[in-house]
Amino acid sequence: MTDIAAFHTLLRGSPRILAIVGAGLSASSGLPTFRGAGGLWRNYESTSLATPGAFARDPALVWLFYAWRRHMCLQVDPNAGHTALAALAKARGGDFLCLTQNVDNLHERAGHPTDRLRHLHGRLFDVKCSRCKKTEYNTDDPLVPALAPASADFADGENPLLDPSRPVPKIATSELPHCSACGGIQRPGVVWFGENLDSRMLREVDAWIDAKPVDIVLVIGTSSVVYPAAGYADRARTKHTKVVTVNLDPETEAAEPGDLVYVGDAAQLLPELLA
Ligand code: BJW
Ligand code: ZN
Repeated sequence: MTDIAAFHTLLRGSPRILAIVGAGLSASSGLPTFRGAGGLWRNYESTSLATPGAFARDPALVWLFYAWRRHMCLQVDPNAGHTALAALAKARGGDFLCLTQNVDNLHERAGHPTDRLRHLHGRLFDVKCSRCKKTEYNTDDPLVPALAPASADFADGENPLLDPSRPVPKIATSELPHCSACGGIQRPGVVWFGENLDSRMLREVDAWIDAKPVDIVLVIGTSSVVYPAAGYADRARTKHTKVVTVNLDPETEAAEPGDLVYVGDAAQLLPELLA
């Protein structure tokens, strides 16, 4: 692992910084990651539920998964890593941009200026009509009465919804959230596999990257296997940009030879690195 002083030297001489953030940053706050040990919900791989096909087949199951994640998100707090990034964003202003793959709202709740933040994969509390695309921000918990099983708190943490040996609560499609404008079924306002990211957002990000040289790309708590998010570090390595990875896993595929690599909990390392 590179020593922290090396990063402080780099940081002092680096005006423009791009951060790419993944689920590992919110892991210390108590939110699960997608891959590895934390990536199972009941006996489903989280990534298998994050698809348009899963929603088409079983919207109630997918809604219960997202309702549980909304509830979890509302129970936890941003950690010192979110706060350190928010402070960097305030200090650097227009010379800093954070691209988060996380759909939680922990960056914002840590005070991250929203104009220095892009949610590449959407937002957990956006609820979008599948038919007319009308999107509303809604933090109701439960979102509709039928999703209450995902919002129940149990003293011992043993929510039966999370026990794969128990049946999934039966919910009729008519009881799921529906659009107030057109009556279509609503879905979480997130980006699933095979779906396009917001093209205007991607153009704005490219314009920011192309406007002036980026000195550092910080790759924080992500496995870097999902594109186009993973491509930003790939592109940076072809230029004179230093790529710095912060990851709990010493063998992470996110790091490449030549990167500065910091191994550990992002919630602990970021405050030290960005001090
Ligand atoms: C810690 C830690 C601690 C743990 N501290 N670290 C080019 C090549 C190949 C394929 C493609 C390509 N371009 C597009 C594709 C297809 C696809 C893709 O990338 N597939 C790959 C998997 C192969 N991409 C898409 O479909 C995207 N759409 C698109 O590109 O449209 C155009 C197109 C379509 C089809 C073909 C070609 C072009 C959309 C991607 C949407 C991803 N959606 C999800 C769900 C979002 C909603 C939700 O949250 O439910 O996004 S999937 C999931 O993965 C989620 C995450 O944001 C994303 C990334 O995961 P992340 O954050 O990296 O989490 P983990 O769990 O993987 O890693 C956690 C890391 O943290 C680990 O490294 C730990 O070690 C570390 N860690 N604790 C520090 N305390
Ligand atoms: Zn609608």
